Amino acid sequence: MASVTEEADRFCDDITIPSGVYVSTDMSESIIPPEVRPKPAVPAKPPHVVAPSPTAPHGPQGLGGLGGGMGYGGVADRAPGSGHLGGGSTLLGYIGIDTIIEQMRKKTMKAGFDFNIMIVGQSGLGKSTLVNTLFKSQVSRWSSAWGSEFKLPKTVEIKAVSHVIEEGGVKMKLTVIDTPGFGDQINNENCWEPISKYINEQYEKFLKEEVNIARKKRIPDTRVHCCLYFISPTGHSLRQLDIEFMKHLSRMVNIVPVIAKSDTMTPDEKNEFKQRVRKELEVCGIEFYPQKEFDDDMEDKNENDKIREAMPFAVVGSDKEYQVNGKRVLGRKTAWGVIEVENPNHCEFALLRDFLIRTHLQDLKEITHNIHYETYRAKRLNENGGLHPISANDTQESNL
Ligand SMILES: Nc1nc2c(ncn2[C@@H]2O[C@H](COP(=O)(O)OP(=O)(O)OP(=O)(O)O)[C@@H](O)[C@H]2O)c(=O)[nH]1
Ligand SMILES: [Mg+2]
Repeated sequence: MASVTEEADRFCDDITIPSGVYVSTDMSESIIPPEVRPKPAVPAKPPHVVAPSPTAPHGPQGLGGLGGGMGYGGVADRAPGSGHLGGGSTLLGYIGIDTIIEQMRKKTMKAGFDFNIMIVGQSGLGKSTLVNTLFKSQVSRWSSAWGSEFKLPKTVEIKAVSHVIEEGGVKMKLTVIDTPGFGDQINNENCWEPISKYINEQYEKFLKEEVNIARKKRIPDTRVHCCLYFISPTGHSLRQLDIEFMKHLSRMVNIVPVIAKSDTMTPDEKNEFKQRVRKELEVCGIEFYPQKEFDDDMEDKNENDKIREAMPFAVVGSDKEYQVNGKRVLGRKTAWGVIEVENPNHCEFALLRDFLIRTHLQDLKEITHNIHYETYRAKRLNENGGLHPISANDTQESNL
């Protein structure tokens, strides 16, 4: 079970995640003084690398140099250029490439992870309830701090709630950004603007840190990695407002559409509605996450195709706990029983949570950084002549 520390002030933010590993292939470096081989964190490869035949075309200046520095009976202790591979020596000794993953894991574990989810949609669709559901579900069951009688007020401003969750020695600062519902005005034109402004402000903050001459070793990441868009469970079709909103936002953030309050639909209605929504999104050219164009390879594509076919996830939210078969579960109590939020037979909340946290968290962050932020950055630097650092007055603060 994950343990949780509220408000992540103590979250380590001064450790850099290595961005890459450089491996030299320069054969002139073949003679390196022998060094103590670090103990591999993963089991060492058995040294049964094929020994070269004495007639092998390459001499010790070739591949043999790779084994030389690693003290595996290699060529380092022989005179350079002798052209002789002594009995029992292996051309390719253990290098230790397989420890890179372990080295990266250690560094990343120390640095911890940030993950920021934003929740948007029309008023009253259960957005704030889902924020609580996420924190109270197995993501971070952080005790029932709120009494079961607590009534969620209408959200009136954009509000970020963070918790540091620690599990198996890995820390994650999960931030959920709750937003006020929209669409209940007479004129809903451009009602996505406060949301897009907030998203851009986070990109701007990151950019400012990046272009600073003395920049931080690890830039705090408040960028929105994923935007859950709540669709009303009408059973009919998307509203014009949903389409407009997603069209605008999908160019700047990873949109994951979800069907809200899915307990109001029968399984057949739910499946039909999901199909219709997918069709409409396709017809309108709205690319939701995981975007087809960013599938890395066939394996990725096959996996993501299955997810795209299951989307939008039909969720139910609740922060109230009930006793079901001797177990405490999060659910909604109805006259005919309890709808269990985390039971995959009742709704797709658990599917959504696993998709966000267990399978696609890193990818969501990478797409945010490499695609959405990059687009913003390029545009911003172009506007700025590409050279001048951005002044502190360039960003207007959100008026929300
Ligand atoms: N049937 C059902 N009701 C829900 C669900 N989730 C939330 N509700 C109820 O819907 C009402 C509104 O929930 P909120 O979470 O405040 O909705 P919101 O989207 O945050 O609303 P705004 O802050 O006004 O935008 C509350 O009475 C919730 O108990 C759900 O999955 N199913
Ligand atoms: Mg709310």
